[in-house]
Order: sequence, then C-alpha cells, then structure tokens
Amino acid sequence: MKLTKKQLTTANKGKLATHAKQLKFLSDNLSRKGINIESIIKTIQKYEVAIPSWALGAGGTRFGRFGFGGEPSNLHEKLEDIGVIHALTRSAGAVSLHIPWDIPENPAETKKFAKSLGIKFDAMNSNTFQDQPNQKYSYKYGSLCDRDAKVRNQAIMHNKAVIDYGVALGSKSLTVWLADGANFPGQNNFRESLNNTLNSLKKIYAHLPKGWKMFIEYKPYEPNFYSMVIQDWGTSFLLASQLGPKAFTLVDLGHHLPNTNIEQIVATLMSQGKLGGFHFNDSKYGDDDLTVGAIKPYQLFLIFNELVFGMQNNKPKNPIPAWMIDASHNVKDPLEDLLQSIHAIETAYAKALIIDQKKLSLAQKNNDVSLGQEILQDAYQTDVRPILAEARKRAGGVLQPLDTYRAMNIREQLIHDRGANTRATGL
Ligand SMILES: [Mn+2]
Repeated sequence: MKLTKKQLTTANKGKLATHAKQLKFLSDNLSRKGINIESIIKTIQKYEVAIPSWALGAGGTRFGRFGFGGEPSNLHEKLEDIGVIHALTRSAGAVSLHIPWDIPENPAETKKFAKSLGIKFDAMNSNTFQDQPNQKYSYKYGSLCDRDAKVRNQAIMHNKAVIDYGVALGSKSLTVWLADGANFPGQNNFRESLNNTLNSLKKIYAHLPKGWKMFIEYKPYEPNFYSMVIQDWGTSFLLASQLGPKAFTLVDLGHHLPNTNIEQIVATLMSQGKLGGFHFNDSKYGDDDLTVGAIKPYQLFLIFNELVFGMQNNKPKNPIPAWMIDASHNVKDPLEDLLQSIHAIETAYAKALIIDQKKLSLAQKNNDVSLGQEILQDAYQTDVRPILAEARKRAGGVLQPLDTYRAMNIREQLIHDRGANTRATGL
C-alpha cells in the first residue's frame, strides 16, 4: 500500500483555512515574545525519528498477546507500513532493523524498495537475549558477559554479522542492548561479567567500519531481576569511554528506575559528547513501552530542553543523537500508536525550541527561581500544534495524520490486503 500525492493533498482540503488562522494566531503571539516561528517550523520539518522494524505489529506481554488484523508478516510489508507513517507525517523516514527478526534476504532490493518510500536504514539492532533455532550455544546465562568463551565468541560473531547486514543496507550504527545479568545473588561475579562484556565489546568495536557508531543501551532490571551487567548510564558511559570515540551511550526512556532524573542524565552525557542514541516511549512503572507522551509529557519536554540546549551549546561536540521510537502496542493499532508518538515527540521538541534560553540563563544567574519556572511553564503551555501541522504540510504530509489515517480506512485496507490473522515477527 502506498499513499499517493493526490490522496494526501485531498486530505488537507477543507482544513487549510482553519489551519492558516491558527498558525497566524500562534505566529503573532510568538513574535510578540521575540520568537521567530519560521526557524522553529524549519527545525521541526527537518526532524526525523526511526521506526523499529518490530513495532509494526502487536507487542503483547508475558501473559498474552492480542493481534491486530493486517499486521505486516515480512520486512517488505513492514517497510510499507513505515512508508504510510512517513507519507502522513514526513517525519518517519528511517527504519531500525532487528536481526534476526528481520534479516533482509536481498539487501540491495530491500534498500531500493525502502528508498522508493523515502526510508533510510538507521541503527541496526543485534539480539543475544534469546536463542535462535540451530544456535550452537545458549544465552540462558549470558552472552557477551558469559564465563564461557565459546558463548561470548558466538555473541561477538552475531554482532559482527549484524554490522555486515547494516553495511549492505547503508546503515551507519549498531545498537547493543544486552539482557545479561543475574537473577540471584551468587549467580555471577560482577567484576568478571563486566570485564568479559568490555572485552567482547572491544572485539565488536574493532569490526565497526569507518564512519560507524556503536550505541550501548543500559537497563536497571529485566529480564534479570537481581542485577544487569549494564545497569545504568554510568556503566554504559564507562564502557563507551573505554572503547573509544565511535562508542556512545544510548538512553531509552523506559530503562530507568521510577523518578530518575533523565533530563539530567541527558545533560551530563551531552556535556561529555557521549550521548549517541535515544529511544522514546513512556511509562508509569518500569519499561512499560507505552505511547510517547502518554504519561509524562512534561518530563519529555524537560528532556528536550536539555537536548536543545546541548545541541545549541555543543562543546565538546556531541553528535545529533539517533532518534528511535521503542514502544510496544498492546491495545492500540500500532500505526495509530506510532503517529501519536511522533506527535508527542515533535510537540516536546517544538515547545523546547520556544524556551527563551537567554532569559532562563539570566534568571538562573539572578537566582530568580520563580522566573526560571515561569519561563519553562510558559513554553510548555504554548499550543504548538499549528507549527507541527505547518511543518508537515510544507514537507508534503498531512495536517492531521491520525484523522487522515482513519478517514482513509488504512487499517481496513491492510486487513483486506493481508488478512485478519497475520502476525508480525518479533517477540
Ligand atoms: Mn530500547
């Protein structure tokens, strides 16, 4: 399924006059505050977030999984779905592939098809958190950290193979998330596990081609409930620092204990030039993988404030992070969920862009705590939706992606084309 230009233009008809009025109202309000709406629209227009290949179907939980009709059953169909999201939003022009769930049989053809939809290949994701059929050694007790060199070597070889797939597709980065850890005290020796992980990562790092990056994800618990080898940003930062300039920390919003100050972590990592990647989702308790912005939109805004400040005050040089939505869809149509996530991310970004950083800095200098809070709240309470709509319109997308998705009966068409009982590969 591919949306045509005509379909997209038609979808905007009847909404243009209202949009123009709303945009003018916002533009006037912002210019009274000395903010140029044009530069914000342009920044949002350029923004893109990768969609992971495992997020187009139902995620499910440990207890059950409820499918959606018309789920993509192969990589080609997954790319088609991302193509739909990208056509509507013009902000999802990248896919993050998971190996081995989505091995491209013919990388050149896959690359060509993705290109026809305007989709690039973002970070590649390896998987040593589950055993695959015909795999020689099990990851039950660990992968890169395992005490058996044969297990470690198998996991290293897998990561190298993932890099090679990425090279064929035009990707430039590898994300390593490890489930390694222990469920019980006494199960592992902490120092041995960490040391083995570092040495394994060194071998993978040595396989990175020129211009590639490695992102190291962290997580405090799950699937191991006593300890995780890479439990927090500090451990990830330590590994990335020891590996070298191509290695970075990746922040996944759901991989923190409740109430962790994630925006401060972002600021710290960027100050060291080591924030490489970002996984968006939202949570109430743990790694809930809910729709971005569904639970804590203010936290997301504060995180974007640090990201914007970090990108504007970029010393030492931090690369523009690789953005990806890492959410799971249990009760919502995955495509609707992703459209909502993109909306929430861009909303937080646009709001952060209208923070008056000079005024904020002055308030801080004067210890004017109330004013500092007012400046943040003023930006947060501004309705930036016309900015997002305008950015999409200029890029060839639609003013209201979710409305349009429904009006076009896209899910119904996917069910018609693919059947009601298809199942996407993944967990
Ligand atoms: Mn993640």
